[in-house]
Amino acid sequence: MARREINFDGIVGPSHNYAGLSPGNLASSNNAGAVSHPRAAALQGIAKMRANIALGLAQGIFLPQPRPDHDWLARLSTDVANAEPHICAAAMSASSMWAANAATVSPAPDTADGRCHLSVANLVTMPHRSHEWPHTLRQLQLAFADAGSFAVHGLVPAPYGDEGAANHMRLCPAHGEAGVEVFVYGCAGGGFPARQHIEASKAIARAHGLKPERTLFVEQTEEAIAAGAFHNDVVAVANENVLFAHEQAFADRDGFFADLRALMPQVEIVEVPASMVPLGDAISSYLFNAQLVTLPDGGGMVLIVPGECMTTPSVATYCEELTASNGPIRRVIPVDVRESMANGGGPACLRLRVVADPATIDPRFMVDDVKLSGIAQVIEQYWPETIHPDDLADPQLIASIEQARLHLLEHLDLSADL
Ligand code: SUG
Repeated sequence: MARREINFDGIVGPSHNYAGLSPGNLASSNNAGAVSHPRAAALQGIAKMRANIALGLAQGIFLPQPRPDHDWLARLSTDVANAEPHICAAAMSASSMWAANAATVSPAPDTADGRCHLSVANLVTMPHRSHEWPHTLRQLQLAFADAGSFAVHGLVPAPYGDEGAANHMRLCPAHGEAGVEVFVYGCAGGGFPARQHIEASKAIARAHGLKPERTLFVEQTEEAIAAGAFHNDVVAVANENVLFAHEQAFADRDGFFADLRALMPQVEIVEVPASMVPLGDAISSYLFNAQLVTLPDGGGMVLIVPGECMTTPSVATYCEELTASNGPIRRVIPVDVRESMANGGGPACLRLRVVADPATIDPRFMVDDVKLSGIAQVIEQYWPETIHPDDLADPQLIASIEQARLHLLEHLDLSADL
């Protein structure tokens, strides 16, 4: 059984736009009303995946969801032509691109029945994301249909907010070995809502059959939420035995680190002090919304960061020192995902990590370089070049968005299933 980490990236959907729908997510609020570039956005995502494949990493995809979401509008007893602008924008959002919010994943070595467990996230806190889960669940059920290897769970009931893997970290000696799972939850911060509730995290840990003594529930600081860290993955990321986190990420930092060290003595905590990178710079650059990955064949760990890190002086200096030190993170690689970044989604938001044997996954959800070239051609041909949020109800735009998605499904032989 060749288990390895696979990154499933959400392909940026053709309706990608800046409607300012996520209070507490500063990029989303600051860019409200701007013109988006769906084609460029999706191609940036493809380029990131291709670069990761070139590094020797395994890559999967999730497909854009149908937008507008007619079913959701119907449940609100309206339709695109009649919905108020904020409802129309919510029905049109391409937010399912941020696959880190699709589900929480517990790999097989951590669970009671030895299967990899996935729980779809309810995303109830933000209206535009609250209707993602039915289609996400459908894709999870297709991709991970092998019941001997996977268990796919439904959602935790409202009002308990669950935003998936963005608030979940796993520390382990190596991906295929048993780990410690860390669920980070919030209370509130600076008038912004906490999007991950402890009740939801605990329900998922129970559903996945995790060992209570190897599961930690850790509170995020209010100051991080207030400063714009609406998910833990904006201030921390973990990979194998390494935790990379900002000094102000966790409410009881000392207690958490002590618990972690007791459970996993080989853990290496790389903590970034506020004196080197102020919280505001960490959040605007998305330093921690990075993909911390282990290269194959003993290549060590690299940190794949948004290009914005290189233009934020404190962060650029920190990254230089990080790689010059003898620490576990050997290289920092910038990638351009600026269209997603302008809505508060960095490289790590765009992917869901699953540790599994790729042979157990529906091959239509796995990609290589050649397959990504084909997907890029569909995007180049059919994705809109620009969208202004005032035009979201335009019937012609809507027709082109719906057609674009259908072309991609057909290209990937998924039309009959999604
Ligand atoms: O949920 N942005 C997303 C960004 C999600 C980032 N994910 C992680 N950190 N894992 C959100 O806030 C903005 C959409 C808009 O404003 O139109 C948005 O939904």
